[in-house]
Amino acid sequence: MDCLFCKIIAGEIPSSKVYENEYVYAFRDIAPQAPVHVLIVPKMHLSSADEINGENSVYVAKIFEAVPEIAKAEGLAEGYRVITNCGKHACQSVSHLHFHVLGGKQLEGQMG
Ligand code: DGP
Repeated sequence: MDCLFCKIIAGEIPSSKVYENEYVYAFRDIAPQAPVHVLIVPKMHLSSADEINGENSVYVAKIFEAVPEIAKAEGLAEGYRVITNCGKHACQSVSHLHFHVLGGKQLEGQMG
């Protein structure tokens, strides 16, 4: 499969790894939008959040278990944002499910 993030997980394309376990790989975004900008991806190829279901949601659970560990290691005690872009209207640019962890400064915008 010609998937950029599958190649990063496999080590075929270099990345700056920050975390890894059996289910999850996390690395620094190539175009950071904040002082800390980490991408967390499942090792199973899922194209987007739209493919999450009861058979594969353990990967999503493992990603969110990794979030506070990564946040702590990155010094994000003041807070951080976790987002995923799904599909064209959300401007998803890489078709492998990924969660952005952004922090290290006061982020703009209010949600809700
Ligand atoms: P999204 O727009 O939500 O699909 O986010 C994709 C992110 O992936 C974007 O912030 C830039 C990042 N990215 C794209 N190509 C590479 C790459 O080759 N290496 C790394 N580390 N990040 C990449």
